Amino acid sequence: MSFADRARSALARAAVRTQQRNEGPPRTTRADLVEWARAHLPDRKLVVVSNREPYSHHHDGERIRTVRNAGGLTVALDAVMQALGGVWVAHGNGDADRQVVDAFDRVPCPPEHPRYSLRRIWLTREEHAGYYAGFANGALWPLCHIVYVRPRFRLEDWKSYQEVNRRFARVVLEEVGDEPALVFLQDYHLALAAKYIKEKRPDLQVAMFWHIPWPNPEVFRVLPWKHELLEGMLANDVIGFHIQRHSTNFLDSVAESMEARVDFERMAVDRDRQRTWVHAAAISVDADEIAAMSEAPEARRAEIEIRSELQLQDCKVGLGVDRLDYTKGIPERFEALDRLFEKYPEWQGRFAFIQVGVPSRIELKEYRNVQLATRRWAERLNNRYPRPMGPTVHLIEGNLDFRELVPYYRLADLCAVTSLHDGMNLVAKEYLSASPDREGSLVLSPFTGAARELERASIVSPYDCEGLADAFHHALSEDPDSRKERMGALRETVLRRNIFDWTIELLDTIVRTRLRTPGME
Ligand code: GDG
Repeated sequence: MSFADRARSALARAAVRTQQRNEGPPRTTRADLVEWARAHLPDRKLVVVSNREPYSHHHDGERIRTVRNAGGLTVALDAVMQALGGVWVAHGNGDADRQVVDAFDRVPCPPEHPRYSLRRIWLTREEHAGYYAGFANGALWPLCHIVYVRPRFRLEDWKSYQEVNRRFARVVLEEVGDEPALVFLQDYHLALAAKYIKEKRPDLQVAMFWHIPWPNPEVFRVLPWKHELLEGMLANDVIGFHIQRHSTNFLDSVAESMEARVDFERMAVDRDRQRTWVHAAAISVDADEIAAMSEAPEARRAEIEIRSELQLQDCKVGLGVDRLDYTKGIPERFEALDRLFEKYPEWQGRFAFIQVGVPSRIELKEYRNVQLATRRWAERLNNRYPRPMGPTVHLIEGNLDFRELVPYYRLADLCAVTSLHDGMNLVAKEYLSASPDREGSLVLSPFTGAARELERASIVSPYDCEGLADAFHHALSEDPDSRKERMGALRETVLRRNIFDWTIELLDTIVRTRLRTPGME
């Protein structure tokens, strides 16, 4: 893109942002988050810890290319880190990551104007296989998602998970030194880290956010190391979940498995002179930014190009965007599309479906199976319902740049989120943010956290093939005025509670709970 193009597009985006803020009540911005963080977190070193790093480095011919992880959570925490400084501890997995770190495995971030430090942790192939693929994704992921995939509990994976969590904790302690700090751990890869940190520094404030569901105690109790896992988690001062149900499931699991006082009124656990607060806060996306990206001239141009390349003129378009994961209900979605074409043949040749499928965790056989099933379904639907102009199902396997993804959101008349179980699901929120013309329809599984907020979507169980096919048909045939009204309301819901609200809410809860917690004498 030329300089002039870039300047035009930046101006267009700024204008859209201003217009959006002028519509409806003022919304929380990145600047509000930064201001809040400067006012309320200045006296403590901030340490964010996640498996995935905010920036990774990759060989690109002779050069080393920096890739920014564009997920909403990373963007928001990166903004706080840029405002306050501090350290982000993460597993270094870019193929050029080692080349750019200093003697302490640190690299300044963001690379163009450094404000904080990224401290990389290196894992051997065996550690990655045990801690990440084995325990986090082979045991905890299926345990926490109710999708009838049996978790695999292997002692060597558990040992590796403990060891790698210890390593993360050691590195956090090194980075903190003797200073006061607030440590914010992300997700199910790091359930034990708080315990190892607090063993050495009980005075540190440590919190974690669990991004996936927490199952009910009947399910959770099959984990052979359930006490150890809960003990690890209860070393946190605050544990966040997306929705109330996951929070109460967690408290129920503690009540059933541990000697602890569980207070369902306050949403807190007291144990060994330590209190853990449990708090539900639904994560969201940078909705204004996504809306602006979607309105930018290059996204409009890309939409037209995609339509013409895939021969989608005079054709309604459905969209699915997922990691190729068995929790996302992709085969169930395709089965319902099959039923749609069978039951409502008027859509044959007049409706096409684009599936963006990001290969994920392919070291596990369940993931390779989803990938194969997705390919087979696409082929079957294309053979069964040929469209003279182009394929009926267009499968894009690969990780697109987020900017390349936005035009797909823009052009879709329907977005299908059919997860069998999902902590939140950000795709639903991104689709709504990227549909400024309010043309479109969201078909959403009730088993996503997002369905709690987006009740006006077309909510249908992915286990109900007939119901899902009917929902697709109704979404495609809905009267344009009522569709616009519904999309407008859904979109407003996402715009009003964005990723910056979520970040302030969580960090503020962490700060406030310390003020509220009595001494545990
Ligand atoms: C976990 C929880 C929870 C997808 N394809 C591409 C691409 N994506 C991005 C989407 C979206 C993200 O991946 C998927 O987010 P989800 O929320 O749908 O799902 P998980 O990955 O399972 O995330 C989930 C989330 O954590 C946050 O707490 O909502 O429930 O399972 O942002 O845009 N991004 C790019 N190219 C692609 O091809 N750049």
